[in-house]
Amino acid sequence: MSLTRTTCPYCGVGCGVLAGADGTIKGDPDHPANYGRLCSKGAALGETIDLEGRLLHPKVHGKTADWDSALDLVAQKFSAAIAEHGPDSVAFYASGQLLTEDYYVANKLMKGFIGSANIDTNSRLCMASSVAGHKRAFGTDTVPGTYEDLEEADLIVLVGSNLAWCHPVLYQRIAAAKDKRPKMRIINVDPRHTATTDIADMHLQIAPDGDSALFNGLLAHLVEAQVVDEAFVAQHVNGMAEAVAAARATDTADTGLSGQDLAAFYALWSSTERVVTVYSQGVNQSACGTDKVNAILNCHLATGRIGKPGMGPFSVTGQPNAMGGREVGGLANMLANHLELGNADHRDAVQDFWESPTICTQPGLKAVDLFEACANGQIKALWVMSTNPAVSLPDADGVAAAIANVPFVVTSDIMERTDTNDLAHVLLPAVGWGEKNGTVTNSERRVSRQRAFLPAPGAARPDWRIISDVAARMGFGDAFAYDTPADVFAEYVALDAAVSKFPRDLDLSIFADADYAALIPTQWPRDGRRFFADGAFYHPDGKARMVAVTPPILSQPRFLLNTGRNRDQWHTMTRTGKSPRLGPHLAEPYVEIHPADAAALGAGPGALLRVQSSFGRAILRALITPRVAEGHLFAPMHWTRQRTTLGAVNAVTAPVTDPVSGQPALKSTPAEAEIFHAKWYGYLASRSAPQPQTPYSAVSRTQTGWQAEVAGSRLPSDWEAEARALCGGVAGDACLQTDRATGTARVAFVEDGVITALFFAAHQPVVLSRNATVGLIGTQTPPLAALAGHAASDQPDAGPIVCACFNVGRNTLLAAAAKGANSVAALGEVTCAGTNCGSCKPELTALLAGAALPMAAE
Ligand SMILES: Nc1nc2c(c(=O)[nH]1)N[C@H]1C(S)=C(S)[C@@H](COP(=O)(O)OP(=O)(O)OC[C@H]3O[C@@H](n4cnc5c(=O)[nH]c(N)nc54)[C@H](O)[C@@H]3O)O[C@H]1N2
Ligand SMILES: Nc1nc2c(c(=O)[nH]1)N[C@H]1C(S)=C(S)[C@@H](COP(=O)(O)OP(=O)(O)OC[C@H]3O[C@@H](n4cnc5c(=O)[nH]c(N)nc54)[C@H](O)[C@@H]3O)O[C@H]1N2
Ligand code: SF4
Ligand SMILES: [Mo]
Repeated sequence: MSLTRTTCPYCGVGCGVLAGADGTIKGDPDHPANYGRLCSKGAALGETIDLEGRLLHPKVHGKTADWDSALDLVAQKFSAAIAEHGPDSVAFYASGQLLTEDYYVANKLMKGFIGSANIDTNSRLCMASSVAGHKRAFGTDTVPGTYEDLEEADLIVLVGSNLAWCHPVLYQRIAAAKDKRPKMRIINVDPRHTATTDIADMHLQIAPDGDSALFNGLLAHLVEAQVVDEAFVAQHVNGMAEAVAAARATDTADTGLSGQDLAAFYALWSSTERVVTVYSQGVNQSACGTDKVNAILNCHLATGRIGKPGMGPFSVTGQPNAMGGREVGGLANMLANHLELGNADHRDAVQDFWESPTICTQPGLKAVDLFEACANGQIKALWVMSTNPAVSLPDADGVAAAIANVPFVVTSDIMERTDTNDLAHVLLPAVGWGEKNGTVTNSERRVSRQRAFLPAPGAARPDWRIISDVAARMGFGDAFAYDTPADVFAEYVALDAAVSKFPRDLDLSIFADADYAALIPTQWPRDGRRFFADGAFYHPDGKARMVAVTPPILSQPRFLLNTGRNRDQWHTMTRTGKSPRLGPHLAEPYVEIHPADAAALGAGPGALLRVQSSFGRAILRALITPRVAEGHLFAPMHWTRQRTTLGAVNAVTAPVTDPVSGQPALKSTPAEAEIFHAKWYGYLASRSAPQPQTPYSAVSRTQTGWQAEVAGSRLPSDWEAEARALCGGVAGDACLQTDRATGTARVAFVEDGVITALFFAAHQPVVLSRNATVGLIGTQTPPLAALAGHAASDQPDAGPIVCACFNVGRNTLLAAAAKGANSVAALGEVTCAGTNCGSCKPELTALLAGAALPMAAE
């Protein structure tokens, strides 16, 4: 089987993958991001490339249509809206998961041909505060770090980053470097204890949004301790005095940390020259995210610890092409190629190069405002590409209503059913990962190729082509006459050359003569060239700026809802949700709550909580754990209305944004929580897809089909009928056991002697081994034995899955540990756990330490 060299479509680490049409997936040993490693999501890519659920043909008003009529309609509706209401009456909402070529074409159409800057992207929810902070400090949106810096650092400070789960291969590289060089120190700044905390020498369990106070405190200390690089600052940095004055005025009690912890942090940071500060959504997704970014950058600028090996600030990007999107200028307040929308010379140069009839002069609507404009009727035609805003934006129910209010909505997606697609008038089928060609840029500015190794399914087309086809139908055919993504890339590189007279960091000259087909992963401006090592920044005077940061005044609501990610799922699960091996690790929407808070609410293990704000509500399984502080809740963002009844947490989050970047504060919504008293709780495993309508439900894939957690407010009169309906109308004979005294009901469905579905219900959350139950589907186990709810005697119950690659459960691991496998390596030898992608190693460590594993109800 010949393998194609391509790049993982998930996180911003940008790992090289060798992939085959038969589903073979291997880490690319030659890719400088991963040198052969992959995490659990990358390793399971082969399970996500089937065509189940794919959108294979255009759809217009719910009916299959041919491309010509769909594209004609899109072009006509956009043109009509522009003619009647002006260019700002239309909008694109794009994504850091588009390839650079797709993104470039979308941006060109909106800004140069439609003449509006109403193109914003999900990067507004992700990287906008970093972009704004970089521009304030450096004059450009430059990420100066490289992955090697992480290995060469003596101190790594991870601020608001769950690297172990969200950038697993970078985490593994750091873990390996620390193994080799045990004197390397790691500090984790996060209001909760995460899988990442387990590798840290110091966990600063900071008050939410206490980061500005922390780094202001550090800056004041650096001055006090005379660690400031006076010469560097004098020559290359402005704004030091104001920044230090603001830092000195800061009350570090707002960090929520003890004086001892603060002193230890300051001492380590100031005494370690080689320090990298990695930051992610705990910094960006905040009402003061841009200030947090600058508070961090201030400390690196004051000490000159930037742009040199093993040191510097490092904002790690989330999506595979978050960085590429920034490069092509795909945000509403950017132009193209790191040029400024507000600069008339820049605009003229781009318009000349594009030979375009117009160019936008004003910034467009930022994501949250864009959907507000949908709600209030300003937007008449909206095109959503490669993102699922009805789930991923704050106030998601409000956003869904806003989308429903737009007279004409188009989506381009690879899947047919998503919460956003369900609101669209036209669905355009895009080719997905494995079928498409183009480039992505990772967190360290390395451009890699995605290459197709599968044919385009059905009528699906590449995004750049879909956009170009609509552009042509709007009358702009000449400017969008691309035949291949290589044509688009060549134009993008040529634009860069055409505007090279403007001082910018972006420099794509290394790609000028590149052989697109054979392009190897390449960093811009040139491999090995470091930004800022020479003290040259991009403000007009060539200097950097320190920004005076005043930390916010923090309030203490009853609960503060924090949100984020799980190890084995990607965003709204349209792809990872297909993988049986990724399903079982944290299989339902949950909310972490401190034991004291759970006790105060009267919530025991497996209880359901209704979490609500003034925007909306969610019903989530309580995961009672001291990993979150008292008064805090944490819920993952992954569950949608497709897979749950009320598991989408963004129904609760507030559309509050950072005033500089427009990025929503997705990490801290004041919320209420109370027990959701269900009349009954159920669990089912089934061959066919479950279709629960109950107030609580969560559906996921398993090795043998599907499973669902359910809970109802009314006791059904006919358990067999209820179970049959919940199990997706499963056929076959039913074997029913009920017990009125305990309120339990158990149903097994059997066809031709084979178990097709099992259903268990009780007055209390159902206690039984999910993994063992799933294993009974498709077997000839006698129904009564299956209903006993225990693992078959020849198959010991593995317990909840910890290692997704080898399907190793907690019970298996505990048994191995009891027999003497008392290190992660030994567990690996005995059970194989952790020996493939290694993503579960932090959990293996926690398990050996006897700590509670972060598992939902079992
Ligand atoms: N498995 C997986 N990996 C992913 C993704 C995925 O969906 N699944 N998505 C990718 C994308 S697009 C992104 S953007 C990245 C995100 O990667 P991360 O930013 O690492 O992930 P999150 O879980 O969103 O948030 C990180 C942490 O911020 C903490 N936090 C909350 N509030 C604060 C605060 O005020 N201060 C500090 N210091 N910390 C705080 C949270 O408790 C959380 O642990 O992950 C990427 N990688
Ligand atoms: N509460 C809360 N909310 C959050 C966050 C958080 O931490 N907390 N994080 C935010 C962040 S950082 C991000 S990045 C967003 C992510 O949120 P989204 O971007 O909304 O989530 P995805 O599920 O990645 O959506 C991608 C969509 O594109 C489709 N798709 C996949 N490949 C292709 C392709 O090649 N072409 C096309 N046209 N479509 C494709 C997928 O099927 C899917 O529907 O969520 C944000 N929302
Ligand atoms: S760390 Fe995992 S998700 Fe991220 S690029 Fe690498 S394999 Fe893909
Ligand atoms: Mo993101």
